[in-house]
Amino acid sequence: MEEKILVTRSSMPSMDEYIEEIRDLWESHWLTNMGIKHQKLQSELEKYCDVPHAILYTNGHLALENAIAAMQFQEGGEVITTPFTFVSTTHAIVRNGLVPVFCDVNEVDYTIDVTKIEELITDKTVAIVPVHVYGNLCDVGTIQKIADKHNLKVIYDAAHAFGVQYKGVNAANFGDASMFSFHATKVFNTIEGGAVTFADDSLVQVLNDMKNFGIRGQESIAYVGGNAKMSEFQAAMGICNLRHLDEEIQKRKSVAEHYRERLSGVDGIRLCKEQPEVKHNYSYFPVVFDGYKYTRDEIFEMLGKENIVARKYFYPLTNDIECYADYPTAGAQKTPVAKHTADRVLTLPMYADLSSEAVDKICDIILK
Ligand code: T4K
Repeated sequence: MEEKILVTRSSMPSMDEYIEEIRDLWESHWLTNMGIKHQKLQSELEKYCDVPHAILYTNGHLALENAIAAMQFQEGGEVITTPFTFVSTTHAIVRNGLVPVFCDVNEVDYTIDVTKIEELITDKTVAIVPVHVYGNLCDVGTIQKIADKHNLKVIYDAAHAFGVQYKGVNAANFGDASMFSFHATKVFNTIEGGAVTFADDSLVQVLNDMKNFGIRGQESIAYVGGNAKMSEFQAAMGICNLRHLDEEIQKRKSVAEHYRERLSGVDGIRLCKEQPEVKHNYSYFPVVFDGYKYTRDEIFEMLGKENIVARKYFYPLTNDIECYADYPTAGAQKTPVAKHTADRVLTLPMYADLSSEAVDKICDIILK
């Protein structure tokens, strides 16, 4: 049987390169708790993102949960966000005792519809948590203007946007903080991992406290923190992967261009347009089947029969999942563009080493 083509495949350095990077851990026996690999990756990421601070985490979800917690909002505060995302975004808000208020997305890049944010603001609103979904950048300028006008914090879920730039500025620099996921499925991975990036020096202590039990010294526990530290093995993977990141993004770009050549201009097939002045990372390749001769679910099945596993990211919407069913803000009908998109979108296989034959095979099945 032919090998399965999955929606993505983790980027990995050569085994030799990774072994070389972790060799000294066998000498030091220092495996976690902010050792030399952690320190090295942190400073390399700050440099790569050109951002004052990057705090590393063991995964993106806890990074986002802690980034929101670090803002010290009053319990019950309302947070404007979008439902067209991975459940983590909404969970991170709710697990902080805050109330998600779902704003619709726009039809062009599926990020938050900035024309609909202000009508959702009440005297309880404390923050906006927009999502750079698929690595598509939100309208960061308009969001910041709205936030400044209403005195709100902006915490970006930038899980998909590592390496993305807008007008030459790295995505890590927008809003009060941004969270990146370094999960195995991401453009840049540390196996599991994540980071919060920000400029405000006063957040450094609190984010470090939150991820390490609030320990400031052997006899000083100043804060009720948890444990969300990135290990040395994760950091070493990141150090290796960062060396190859630009090349990986370049390869993904070629895959995306090939898909575009084959699928652009077909009636009933909608692709994301390239965003102006954005250097993309090509993290996902979403296709919306809207009035096409086959439905999204039919295409999903047809690909599946040929051993190709595309994914319905992001269906169902997070305002339509069972754990939020009793929530006053639940209900996909309140976000019609997100609902329309979630019902029709399929993310096609996308990774640096996806062969051009595989892309042709996928497109042949879709277009046949
Ligand atoms: N915010 C947003 C917007 C997010 O998308 C995410 C995560 C987060 C926050 C939270 O960040 P993390 O805490 O995860 O750092 C995956 C990922 O687990 C998740 O990280 C990601 N978003 C989400 C969109 O997708 P699944 O359940 O779809 O993954 P899974 O196991 O089905 O894997 C998908 C494909 O990836 C596999 O078919 C093959 C490939 N793969 C997977 C793994 C685990 C590999 O090549 N290597 C691997 O090790 O959730």
